[in-house]
Amino acid sequence: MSQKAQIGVTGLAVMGRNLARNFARHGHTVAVHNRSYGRTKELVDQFGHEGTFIPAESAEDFVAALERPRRVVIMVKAGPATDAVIEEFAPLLEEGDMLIDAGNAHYADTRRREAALKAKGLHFVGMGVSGGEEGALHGPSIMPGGPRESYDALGPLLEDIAAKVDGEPCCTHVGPDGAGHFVKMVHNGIEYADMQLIAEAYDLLRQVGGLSPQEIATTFGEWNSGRLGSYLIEITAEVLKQTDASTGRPFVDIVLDQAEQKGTGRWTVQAALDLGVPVSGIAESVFARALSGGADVRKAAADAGLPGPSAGAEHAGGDLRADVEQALFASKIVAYAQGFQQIQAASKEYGWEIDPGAMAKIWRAGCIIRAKFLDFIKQAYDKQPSLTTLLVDDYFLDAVSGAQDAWRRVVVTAAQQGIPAPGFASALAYYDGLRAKRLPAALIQGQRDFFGAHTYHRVDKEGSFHTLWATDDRTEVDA
Ligand code: NBP
Repeated sequence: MSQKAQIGVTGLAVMGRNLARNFARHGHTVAVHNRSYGRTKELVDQFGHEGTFIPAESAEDFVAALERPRRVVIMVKAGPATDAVIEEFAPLLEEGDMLIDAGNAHYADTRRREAALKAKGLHFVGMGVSGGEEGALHGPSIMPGGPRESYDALGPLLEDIAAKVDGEPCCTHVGPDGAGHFVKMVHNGIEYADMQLIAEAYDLLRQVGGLSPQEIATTFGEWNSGRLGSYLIEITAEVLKQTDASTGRPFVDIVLDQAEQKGTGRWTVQAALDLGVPVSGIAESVFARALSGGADVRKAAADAGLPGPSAGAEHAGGDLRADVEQALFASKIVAYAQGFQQIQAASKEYGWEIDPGAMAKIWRAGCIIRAKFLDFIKQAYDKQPSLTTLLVDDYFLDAVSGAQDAWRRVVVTAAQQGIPAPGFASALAYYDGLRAKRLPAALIQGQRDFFGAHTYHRVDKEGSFHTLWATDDRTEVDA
């Protein structure tokens, strides 16, 4: 074969096909392959005019079509399919070639696969890709992990097809082995939190403020030109504007109120539990979806008539719309602060040396959580790369200080009127937890020492102590 491809894509369902087209549209020759040849043929038949594709029916032909070091992007259903594809291709590759898993893999699988392929002299790149099918075609946010040296050969192609902000690509080397997929996972976790908070804002404006979906759409449209400006706020306005063609009712009223999930939010929370990082905003959003989907429990509660508040109080203190905007912004800051803290904790745990500011930078376009707000996060880490929490950066500190009275009023109103706002309330509790000079954790330590002799530290001297609770005089001893 005379012409060689700079990159190959195997797995040509919606994501792989669009990623391959994106490479081709940028002038790269792309080898394309799929388990069943039909998809490969369809891609070339429909979009062959967009660039140079080399269709391959067999794995051998596909590999032979690639220039060295070979760059093989795998875009198949995450899980066993990815292992099957690796098993098929790894024996055909040579030292220094790259297998790039662009699916939504769990970072622990990526670590395992990277270690196994490294032993064979192959580079394995776990690569987070965000932006859905449109992003894959027009410019996603790309989060590649894996060996640094593989980025030297791969990065320029990825940066070519990534989304751009002021000419800067939304793609950077995240860190070794599972770092890219970890960051993509947390991105999705933050996305869950963002969506939950927006949903709570809508619910309060509708139930407390009495606004119609159209009026709330207008409010979100206005917020989109302010500090909350983001893709998710923009599409929220669009969804709320939509009228159902068959009934004439607001679209939002004809959709079953049971949110689904594919699992990356849950993974984020599981990983956070293992790392001991309180990502309460993300956890509440995952649990809120689970609660919404618990049809049996909700029906049992409805049948039993679980009572709500006896009288709905007015929203105290002013303009509900302005207050909800403040609560939404402050809670969003908390959710992002928690997500970034989780990335930093994992980076420390696994020795990834992830630059959090660079993550904010590559999330500014192409991905689902793209927002103006990410510029401020990037600036915060530029100013202070070792920032412990975003909440202490000047910009965010000012924003939360300015928002907190309104934020508290909104949480009070939600509680008084019996409207669930777990995202707003838990974000506020987290904020107050961080601020507290003394936490009741001291009492918990006392309880632990009482029933389990788990010992405690004192505020006034070094060492571990245990109180002999069962004795009459309850003497304290060194532990
Ligand atoms: P799917 O997740 O629906 O996977 C379909 C592809 O996997 C087809 O090419 C299929 O081949 C291939 N495949 C399967 Br299934 N089992 C295989 C096996 N044992 N060996 C080889 N190939 C196999 O495709 P998608 O929606 O394009 O998503 C691809 C990846 O991108 C996933 O990991 C997904 O989580 C991730 N992702 C998706 C989005 C999104 O918005 N959809 C966004 C970001 C990331 P076949 O044609 O022969 O059946």
